[in-house]
Amino acid sequence: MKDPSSRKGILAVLAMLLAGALTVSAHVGSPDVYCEGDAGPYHLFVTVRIPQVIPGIAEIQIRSASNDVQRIEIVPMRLSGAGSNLPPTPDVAEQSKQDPQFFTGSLWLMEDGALKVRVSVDGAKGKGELSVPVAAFARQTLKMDKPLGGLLTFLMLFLALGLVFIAGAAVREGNLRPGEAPAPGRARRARIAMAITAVIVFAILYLGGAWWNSEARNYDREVTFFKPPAVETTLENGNRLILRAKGQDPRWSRYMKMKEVIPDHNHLMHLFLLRTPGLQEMWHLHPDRTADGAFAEDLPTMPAGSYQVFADIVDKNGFPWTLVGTLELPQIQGKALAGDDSSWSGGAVNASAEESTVSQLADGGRMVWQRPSVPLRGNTPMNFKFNVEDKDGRPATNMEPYMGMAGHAEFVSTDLAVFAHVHPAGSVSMAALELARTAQAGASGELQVGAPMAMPMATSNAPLPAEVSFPYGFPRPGEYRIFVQVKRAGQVETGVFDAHVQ
Ligand SMILES: [Cu+2]
Repeated sequence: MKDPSSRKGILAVLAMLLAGALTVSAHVGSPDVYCEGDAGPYHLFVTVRIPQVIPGIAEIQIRSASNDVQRIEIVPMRLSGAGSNLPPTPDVAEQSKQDPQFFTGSLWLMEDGALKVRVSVDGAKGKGELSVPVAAFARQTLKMDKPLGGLLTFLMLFLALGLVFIAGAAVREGNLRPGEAPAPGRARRARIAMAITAVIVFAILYLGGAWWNSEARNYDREVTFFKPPAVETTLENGNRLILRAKGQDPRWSRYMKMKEVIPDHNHLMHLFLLRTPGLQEMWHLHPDRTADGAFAEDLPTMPAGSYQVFADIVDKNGFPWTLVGTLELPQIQGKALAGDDSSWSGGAVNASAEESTVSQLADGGRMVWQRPSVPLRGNTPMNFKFNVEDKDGRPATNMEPYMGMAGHAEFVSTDLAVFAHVHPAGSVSMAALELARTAQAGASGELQVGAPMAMPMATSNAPLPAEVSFPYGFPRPGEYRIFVQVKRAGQVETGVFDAHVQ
């Protein structure tokens, strides 16, 4: 995978080399992948930093919970379908000298779409494997530095003119003896040769430019294709909300068939309605698919106002999409919340809430964030740990799985440019994790295959621990609100925390 042999690859490498400072464009969701899970007997925390451009280099960081890991190999593959069982030669992740439980590596991601990074571990307890789903997509076209562009233009002209003069000199003086003067006829032939060479050089430059521009246009379309699709909403019969997805690129709607959307933790769509501004109310609903490729939800009772819409779906290849839109609602008289639907209402975001660590729960209990004592930083992998207490301050004893998991967390930046729906297994979609796991189980023969943490555990009757944790990292500095949802005694409880990230 280290050989960027495709033209696109070379272009991308050039674009990267030529780029100045990398800037992250505003983006809904956060592209980097945080995943916690078991590779056989080894518990790992894996971070995959997605490159700005595809093909591009993803940076992989792996922390092992135990100190018995000797070697880790990493390789990118397609998440499902052809290629998901035919890995290229893996790379060996480098073990840190100071911190032997920490491994790093770089991988070329050659294509966009639903990929996975297969992590193969070897150590004192034998072998193990973990597949981390990765949604790879290009986020921008990197611009060339002005001074560098000037230098390259100068060099190009120098080479082009040089070629013309070399052709002339070769015809005029190529087979003269030292000291001999060229005949007048030769000078004329030399000028003809220079004219022909100039035409050829110009044609090469022109065709090269056309090729470059067409590659750049295709690339721009890829960037647009992967931008968050818009959600168009209409309200029918007072409280029936119809949602339709519209891609930023016309090809998106041809690619994305709503009838092929796959369920992600029990639902085809997870719809979040956030009251704006202030994020002082939140609904987490699960619309049904309609026959004509839309989604519909009978809204519960909701106050009139402006809402931000984030709607998570997963396509047939395991690629997660977040539809984004805004919504103006009149006062809604609706049904009561039922099933997995939940809501929260409370205070507006308090940007100065540096110490937002305790959230009162609706049932009288509270949720406590084991917030690190150091300031929160963007782009830093963290484990967000929350304790659930009953109304007497003791650890909650009646925790249940909510949609198959110990908890669900939504990280939203107050400018609404970041939205991530995270689980105890990380920022990957559970549907993608399931696809990665089945492909892995089919491929790995006698290897010890570990199920990623927090796969559906609804079958177990034992109460869950009173602590939930989420591996994640804020993608950039800013103000964030974190919604943490757990289930106690049949009731969904939502803890809310504000975070200032530096
Ligand atoms: Cu969830």
